[in-house]
Amino acid sequence: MTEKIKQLVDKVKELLEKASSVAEIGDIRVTFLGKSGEYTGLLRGLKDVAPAERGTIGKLINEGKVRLENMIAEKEAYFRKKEEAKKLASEKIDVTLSKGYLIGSTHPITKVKNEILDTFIGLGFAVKEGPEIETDYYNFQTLGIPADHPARDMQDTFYISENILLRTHTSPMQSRTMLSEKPPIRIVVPGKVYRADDDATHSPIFNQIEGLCVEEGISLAHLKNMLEIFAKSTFTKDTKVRFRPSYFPFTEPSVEVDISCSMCGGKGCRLCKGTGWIEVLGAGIVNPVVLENCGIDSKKYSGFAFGFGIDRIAMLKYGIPDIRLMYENDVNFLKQYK
Ligand code: FA5
Repeated sequence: MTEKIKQLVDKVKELLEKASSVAEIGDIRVTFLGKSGEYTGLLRGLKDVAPAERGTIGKLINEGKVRLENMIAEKEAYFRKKEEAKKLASEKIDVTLSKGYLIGSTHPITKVKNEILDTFIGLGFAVKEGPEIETDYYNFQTLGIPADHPARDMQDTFYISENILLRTHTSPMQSRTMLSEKPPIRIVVPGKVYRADDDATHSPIFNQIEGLCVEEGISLAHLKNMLEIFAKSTFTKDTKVRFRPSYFPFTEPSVEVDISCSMCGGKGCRLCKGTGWIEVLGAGIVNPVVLENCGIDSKKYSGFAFGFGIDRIAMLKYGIPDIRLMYENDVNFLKQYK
């Protein structure tokens, strides 16, 4: 038995000398000192040793086991340290190495929105914001669109409950403002709006800017003049504006506003579908009923209102063919607008 103990200890010594990693040392431990390891087998063999020698042999086996454990632990610690040093060296970060900064850019919608707001601020308009989660009352009823009104079909609405919805346009801020402020009123309201729409030119979430001006003696001519200034400063100074009769329950008369095509200058191209004009917004003279509903004397005051899609303006300005590109957050797309 003494000879066997010596043989196994020598064998482990030899294997440890050849080993080169923590994993190999682990294998050696399992092979000799594991539950069914070779050295552990010596202890199991004790039962076959004559009772008189059992104490002495048992002591020798235990001493050998302690020696093996120490040898293995020492070698393991050596390789663990070596491997950690190697790992640290490979993961070292050179903080002095400059890779440059990755600077973000303004989203095209934000860029266009800021430019348009600047134009209207220059014309004396104040910027206001309103809630995106709106009541049926402000989104429809105060604007002359009762529950059974066919105009509700013009906007596919996301309802949260029977009377709460995601606003379908920024127009509720018209009545909210007129109910809380007295004329003269000149505001622009940028913000997100929501409709159950989804194709290359319609997004379920998009951005509008509402404009409202209520003063004495306001007419369609004032509206046209403001929108001409907006079109020329947003596109080019040659941009023309035209009004077409339309219908909105909260304006009377109502107009759809087209601008001359920014791509072909009005000659007719693919973008304007050969017409030379592109529709950008809805507008009109504030319906006197809406003024009265908000406590404003419609005999003394009149106003104009307009609402356009910022996304569509950005598409026209930058030649973006699909509105969805602006909502995908693809860095390669966004980088172009630096
Ligand atoms: C309105 O939303 C009216 N509130 C505008 C208005 C305001 C009229 C004040 C009169 C007085 P309309 O549904 O046409 O109108 O939308 C206005 C603009 O929003 C459109 O001209 C278009 O540019 C944009 N738009 C409409 N639906 C979408 C959509 N799903 N995705 C992107 N842009 C859209």
